[in-house]
Amino acid sequence: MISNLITENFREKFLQEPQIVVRSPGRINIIGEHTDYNEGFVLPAAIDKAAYIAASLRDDDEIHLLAIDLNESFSIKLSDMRPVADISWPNYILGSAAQFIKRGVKLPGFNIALSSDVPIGAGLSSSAAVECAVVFALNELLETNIDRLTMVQMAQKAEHEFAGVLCGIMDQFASMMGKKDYLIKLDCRSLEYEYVPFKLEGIKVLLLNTNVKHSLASSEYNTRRKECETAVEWVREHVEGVNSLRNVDEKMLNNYVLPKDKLIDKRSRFVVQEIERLTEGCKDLQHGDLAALGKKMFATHDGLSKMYEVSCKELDWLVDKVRANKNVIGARMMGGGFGGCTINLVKENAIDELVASLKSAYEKEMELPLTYYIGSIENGTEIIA
Ligand code: GAF
Repeated sequence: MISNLITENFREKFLQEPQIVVRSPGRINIIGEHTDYNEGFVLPAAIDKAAYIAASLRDDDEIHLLAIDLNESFSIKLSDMRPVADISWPNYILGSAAQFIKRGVKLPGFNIALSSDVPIGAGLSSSAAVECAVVFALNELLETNIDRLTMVQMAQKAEHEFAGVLCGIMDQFASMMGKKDYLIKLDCRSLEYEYVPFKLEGIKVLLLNTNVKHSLASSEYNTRRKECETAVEWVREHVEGVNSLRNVDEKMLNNYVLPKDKLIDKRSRFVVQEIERLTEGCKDLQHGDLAALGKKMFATHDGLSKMYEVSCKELDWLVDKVRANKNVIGARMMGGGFGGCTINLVKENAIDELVASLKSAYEKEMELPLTYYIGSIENGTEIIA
C-alpha cells in the first residue's frame, strides 16, 4: 500500500510520525481541451492514479522535503522560499505553501514526503495532483478552513507562480473535486459545475501513453494562451462585452480575426468549435449516444492536431490507428499536448487485443515504449491517514 510506504519513508527521514497523509488524484478529460483558460467548459474526472503526501508542521522556519520515488531531498528556509531553478518537483510543493503566506496565514516550517503513481509528462496532471495534495494537507494542519474551490484556485496559482505554466483551472479542479464514477461538467467562467454519471456498460477509458515527454508544453502552452487573447482583443474592438472566446462565434472570427491573421484565426476557431463540441457532447451523453460523442472526440483530435497544433506524430499515429476500429468508440490526444496520452473509449472485451497489436507496431515504428492504463474514475483529494 502506497500510504504505508509513504509513512515508513516519512518516519525514516524525519524521525517522527506524519500528522496527516493525503491522496490527490490525476485526471482524465473526455472532451473540452484548451477551453478552460478561454472561459469555456471542460468535462474531466479524477482517476485512480494519485499523488500521496505525508506531512507535519515544524516548530522552526525550515522546510524539508523528500521525493520518495526519486530518492531526492530538498530543504529551504521559509524566508528564502522562491521558485527553484534546477529541479522541478519542489516547486509544486513550495508554490502551494506560498499561497498560504500570500493569504496572510502565518506558515511555520514543515516536513513533507511525496510519492506518486501519476505518470509524469503523460498529460494526466501529475503536478496538479501534488499541488492539491499540499494545499489540502496544509489547510488541515493549519486549521485555516479554506473551502475546496478556493483551494483549487490556490493550487492553480502555485502552477502559475512556481512552475511558470499559465494553466487554466481544469486540472486542479478535477483533482480536488472529483467524484467516483462521475465526470465534472465545469463552466470555467462561472465555476458552476455539475456531476455527470459516467459508468458505461462494457466500455472502458483506455489511456495510451506515447511516452513522449511534453518538453515543448509549457512555452507553447503560454503562446497558445496569448494567441487566444489576441483574437479576443480584435473582436472586442468591434463587439461590446467580449472578454473571452466564450463570447465569440465563428461569424465574429470571419469578420474580425480571419482578415487580420490566419494563424490567430485557426487557433481561436478551434477553441470556439471545441466549446460548442463539448456542449453537444454532453447532450450525446445524456441521450446515451456514445457513438456521437466518440465522433466528436475524433473531431477534437483533428482540431488539436491541425488547428491548435499541439499534437505530435506519436499522438496522431495512435489516434489514426484506432479510427476505423469498430471497438473504439472515440479517441483523441488529451491534456496540454506535445506528448502524453491519448484517451480512448473502447469496448472492454477488445482492449487486450487492441493494446497488443498497437504496442508492437508503435514500438517498432516510433522506437518508444507504448504503455497503457485503464482510467477508473475515483474521488478527489482526501485524507487517507
Ligand atoms: C493542461 C492545463 F493545465 C489545463 O489547464 C488545460 O488547459 C489543459 O492543458 C488543456 O485542456 O493540462
